[in-house]
Amino acid sequence: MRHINSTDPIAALATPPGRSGVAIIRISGKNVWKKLTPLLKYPNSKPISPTPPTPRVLQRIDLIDANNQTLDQALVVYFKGPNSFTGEDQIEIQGHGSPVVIARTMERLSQLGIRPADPGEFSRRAFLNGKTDLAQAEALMNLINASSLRAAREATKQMEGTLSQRLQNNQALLLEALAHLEATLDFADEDISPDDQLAIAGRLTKVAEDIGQLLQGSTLGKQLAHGFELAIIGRPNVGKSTLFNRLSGHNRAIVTPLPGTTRDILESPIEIHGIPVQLTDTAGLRETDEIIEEEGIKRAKERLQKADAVLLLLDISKEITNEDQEIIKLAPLDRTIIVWNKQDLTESNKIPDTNKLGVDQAVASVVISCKKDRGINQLTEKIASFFGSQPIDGEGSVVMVARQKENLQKTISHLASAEALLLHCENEELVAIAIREALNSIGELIGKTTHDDLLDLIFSSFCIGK
Ligand SMILES: Nc1nc2c(ncn2[C@@H]2O[C@H](COP(=O)(O)OP(=O)(O)O)[C@@H](O)[C@H]2O)c(=O)[nH]1
Ligand SMILES: [Mg+2]
Repeated sequence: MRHINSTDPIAALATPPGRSGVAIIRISGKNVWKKLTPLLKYPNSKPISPTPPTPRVLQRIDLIDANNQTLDQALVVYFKGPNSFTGEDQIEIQGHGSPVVIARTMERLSQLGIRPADPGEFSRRAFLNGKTDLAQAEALMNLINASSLRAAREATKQMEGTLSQRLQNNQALLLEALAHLEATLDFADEDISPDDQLAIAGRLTKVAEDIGQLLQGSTLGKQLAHGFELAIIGRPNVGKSTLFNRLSGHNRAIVTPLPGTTRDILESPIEIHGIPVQLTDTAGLRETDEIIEEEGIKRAKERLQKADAVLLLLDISKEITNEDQEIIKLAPLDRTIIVWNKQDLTESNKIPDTNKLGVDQAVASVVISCKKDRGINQLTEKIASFFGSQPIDGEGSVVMVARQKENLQKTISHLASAEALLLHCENEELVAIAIREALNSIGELIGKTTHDDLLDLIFSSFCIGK
């Protein structure tokens, strides 16, 4: 960031660069309307007043260059701070998406003292002006980057402040604990009473539990942000690559009747019923002396272990082979769907008895034919319900950003030291320091300091003479 906490007027193209029907240029800064007026002209030549127009009303205005030549016909809207995204006066110009005109307009804005914004500078201003907290700002980034409906929904909830609220509740509990402690510190010669100790420890535990839950949910957050890993495994030639191509919607993996065709791991991000999935095709698992295939098989086995779910492919038209049996032994059955492929080669539509495979009946199985495109919907529904039923820790409080996760871990470790110090009746000052550290790391998550809050709470809710 080149311009730290500056408040000078900034402008940026808010729509993607390139040709488009409409392009939006966003401008923010104090009294920015006046600065902008030399760029604007009403179509009927009526002069533009340097006094800002009525906020939130679209006006048909021409954009003109330094020689009074029309650059574009645009719609212009004014937002009066603090009632804007950044909290400053803001203007949006809806012009046409011509890269040449956009470049000229930005150039003209620069001449008028409105510089190009740094990346994220609008959001940063929104945060600094208290329009949004850090968790909400990060949620906005998650929404923009969301690659699936579910990730987008989660991000939208966080923008409404669900996660922030939950963090604030925890902050409040820690402040209460600290207030208790501060009161006992005033009587340094006395030991902390068992009642006080209990009250403080109770609050610390409650916060640690809640933060622990948020931390658990961060696995789901990572999956929402980057996709659930779904690996297709099976012996050679059962149709893994064919299924991979079918589900990813393009012909990426090479399919041949020759066993051992796929060697490398192929990945494709796909969306199944609104859920982001990283689909992987793997080398068929079998004994081989071939060095490249052997490496492929090693990688396939690694993938199998780390995948969030596994599609284990079997050929329904053939007897179960020893290779199939070996793969079943390797598969993580609590997250495996057994997929019987090549149904078109048999008369039957029945799902073979999974008991015969030594597999629990509860393991989901489905019959498909990649060739005839049968059963694919049932399969995607099974995948979606498997991922969809993953525990979700309250919508809107799934931590999706690595920084947030690290912060939660930090908070937990400060809380653990505070609890340990408290229970071993160590110096209360040290307990207070650990609680403050925990408070700070939660504060960093929402981007608020706690110092003033703490003083307020101590003096408002506590009688010092106690
Ligand atoms: N009859 C039939 N053949 C299939 C089906 N799915 C795949 N195949 C064929 O099986 C052979 C092996 O397919 P491939 O996807 O390369 O299998 P992989 O080795 O498991 O990746 C190819 O000849 C495919 O055309 C199916 O549903 N029915
Ligand atoms: Mg293959």
